[in-house]
Amino acid sequence: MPSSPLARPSALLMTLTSPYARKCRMVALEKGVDLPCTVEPPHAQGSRVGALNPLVKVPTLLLEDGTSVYDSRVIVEYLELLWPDPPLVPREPRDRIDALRWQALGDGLADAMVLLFSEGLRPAERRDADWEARQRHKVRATLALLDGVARPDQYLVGGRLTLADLATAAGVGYVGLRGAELLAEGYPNLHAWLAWFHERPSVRDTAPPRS
Ligand SMILES: N[C@@H](CCC(=O)N[C@@H](CS)C(=O)NCC(=O)O)C(=O)O
Repeated sequence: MPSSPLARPSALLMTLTSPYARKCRMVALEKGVDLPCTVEPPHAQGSRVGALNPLVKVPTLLLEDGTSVYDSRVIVEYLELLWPDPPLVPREPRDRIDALRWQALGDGLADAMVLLFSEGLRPAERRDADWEARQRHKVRATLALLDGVARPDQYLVGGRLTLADLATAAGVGYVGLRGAELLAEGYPNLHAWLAWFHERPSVRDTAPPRS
């Protein structure tokens, strides 16, 4: 049975600080797609996110047929299928796995930072110092790994822009937003790579506001 065509996106529900949403926005911008984006914090009064995504998370992509797509990794895949050029998820198997692994690392870095930030919002007596230390370790280990490979003027996979670079910029950018003191501990190569990569309009124009 032939598969039906994919519905067009109607809105990317997101927040300006979400690293996962930023990754999707960068992908759309790199593809030259004018993806309508709506700031819709998932727990805000009247937010549609919970009705569209039982995980109540952004980004959630609302489609013109009323259905939705999540999470950010699936949204990236969706955008890639709708607008294959330029390809950001390599098709060559080795590069593809590399790029997807970098995405997992960028997202995982953001996950650890989100958890650390949320824990920091709790009253001091309800915070778990060991658990915070574990999240901090994940952040530091990932930044150290990136510092070992990232070089200015160099893309992470296959000598050209891929999802790997965008996911990395999103994850590290979120550490810069919520855990600037961690990013300031060192990582000179990573800082140089970021400075170079931030020259791209898709990266610069999606930088999270300092709120
Ligand atoms: N794995 C998800 C993570 C999404 C996520 O955690 N989003 C955060 C914002 S940065 C959120 O919506 N949090 C609200 C909640 O967890 O209730 C993705 O890649 O899209």
